[in-house]
Amino acid sequence: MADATIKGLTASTEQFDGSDLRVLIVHARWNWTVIEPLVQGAVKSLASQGVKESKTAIMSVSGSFELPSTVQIALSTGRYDVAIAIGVLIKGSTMHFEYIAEATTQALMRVQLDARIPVIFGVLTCLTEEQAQARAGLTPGGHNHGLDWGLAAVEQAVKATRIV
Ligand code: DLZ
Repeated sequence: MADATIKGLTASTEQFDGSDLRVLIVHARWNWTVIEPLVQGAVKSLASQGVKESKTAIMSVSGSFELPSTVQIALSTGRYDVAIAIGVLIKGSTMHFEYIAEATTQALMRVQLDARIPVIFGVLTCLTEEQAQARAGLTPGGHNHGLDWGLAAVEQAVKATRIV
């Protein structure tokens, strides 16, 4: 069934300057046709806020379950101000979806709290392939959530530098 509306992030009234930020994107390769536009959306959004291509690192992992450990190891190097973890989980006929979604979500939260570095949650947990496509902006009336994740990344990283 088609979604009535796909929500997106309401823009902040404040502009955030990403030109000094070092950004890490870690993405899964499962459901690649949806992952690819989401990563492109995040990169476009970062660039529109001044994040330099030379300061944007992109790493891939096999599936969403691998996102937390890779983000954790990468953040431990001290080379990044913020990370975006991108994955697409689509419900199948077994309990796999529930276990991976729960474990990945909890672990990404723990990684950002332990690292004290923002980790943007770019994991779609969809019941159907069509839901995922709409959230990657691939179908009419859809919206690419990668754009929102790029906005959230710059906002969180800039705010974190103000706090410390
Ligand atoms: C095994 C699996 C399944 C069934 N579905 C997905 C999915 O929809 N999206 C995703 O990102 N990864 C999936 N995986 C792979 C797991 O995330 C993980 O890569 C493997 O279980 C190996 O640890």
